[in-house]
Amino acid sequence: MEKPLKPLNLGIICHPTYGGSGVVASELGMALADRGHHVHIFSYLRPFRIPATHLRTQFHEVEVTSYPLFKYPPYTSALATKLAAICKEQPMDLLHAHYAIPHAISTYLCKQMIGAGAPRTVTTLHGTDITLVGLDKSFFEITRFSILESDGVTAVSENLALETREKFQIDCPIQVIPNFVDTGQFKPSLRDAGLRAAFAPKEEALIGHLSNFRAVKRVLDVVRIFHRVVQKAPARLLLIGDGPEREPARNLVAELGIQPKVKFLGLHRQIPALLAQLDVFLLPSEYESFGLAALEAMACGVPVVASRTGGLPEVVIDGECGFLRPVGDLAAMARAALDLIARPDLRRRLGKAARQRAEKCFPRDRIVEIYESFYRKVLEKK
Ligand code: GMT
Repeated sequence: MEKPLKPLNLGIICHPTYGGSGVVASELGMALADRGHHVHIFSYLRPFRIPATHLRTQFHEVEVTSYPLFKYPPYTSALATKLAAICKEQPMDLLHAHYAIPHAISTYLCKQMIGAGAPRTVTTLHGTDITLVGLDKSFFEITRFSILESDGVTAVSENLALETREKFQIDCPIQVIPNFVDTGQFKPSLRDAGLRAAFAPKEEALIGHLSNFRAVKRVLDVVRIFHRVVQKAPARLLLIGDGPEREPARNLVAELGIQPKVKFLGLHRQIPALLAQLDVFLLPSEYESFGLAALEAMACGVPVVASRTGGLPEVVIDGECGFLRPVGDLAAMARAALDLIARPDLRRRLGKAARQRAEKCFPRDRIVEIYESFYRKVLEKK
């Protein structure tokens, strides 16, 4: 009989605020803890996706002492110090950094501080840590170094793995482990006529977008696409999330005179229930390494209209679960959305296929198992 595998002592390090990498790290941490592993979460704030009621995960707040000398409080050092302190108290098998900057260098420093018996380190690349922030000359060399020094590296899509190899001239193995969705939580059955009526009358289509409103998301394109749509068909737009582009988006909505048709919901906890009310999900980003929000909409049975960029074609199959159009092609994206609005049969068919794809290719439990075997492989490495 095979011996049961020993539960692992794991440290997960992530950004706690709204953004895909924090969501993936949090959901992964909770799922691993529910599978019996001892999971420690490290961040400067409790990640919003991990409720305090989730007792199986242990949260360690990283505090950075402020001092007048520090214009920029040294979070990277504070994180490394916290990691080493906890590892000394409760030896850890592995530290998993989500989003390379600055987490991967802190796990490296922790390993150096502990020396013999130090935990192994895994870095998961999420997107802008490679395609945007990591390329900045103030971060490039240290990002490359911290990736090369990780005991294991994963990327959330084939596209991101390729971008990493090309942009950082790295030839270490990068295992692609796609993001996942909890299809028991994000599901079409959350569609509810009463809730939907709060956002749009029955005869009007409900279009939605969810992001952290960074420039890379092209939220202004969302507004412009909707403006084209609403000239041809009755519709409403729900904008979920918050970030630097919120005010410019508000101004554009006012300039185009479509305020009565657009609702800014801001940061929200009930994401599955909101997504399930939509008829079309818009994600016209400049780049997405994966597009977790699109996957969450798909799991709710909502077809996606998105840019053909980065890892999005690995998630949304064009013509099967939605439509992919060139970045910035507002006319084509508006046409695709209008097509879905005008043809309920097409919308239903693509929505159903989207749900099936989320269940078949990105189910939480299977992807979490892939992470588990990856950890064991890294731990076995000499
Ligand atoms: O979109 C962002 O800038 C946030 C970023 C994050 O790390 O929070 O999102 C990235 O990671 C997500 C989870 O892996 C991916 O689904 C997003 O596509 C990716 N964003 C970009 O590549 C722009």
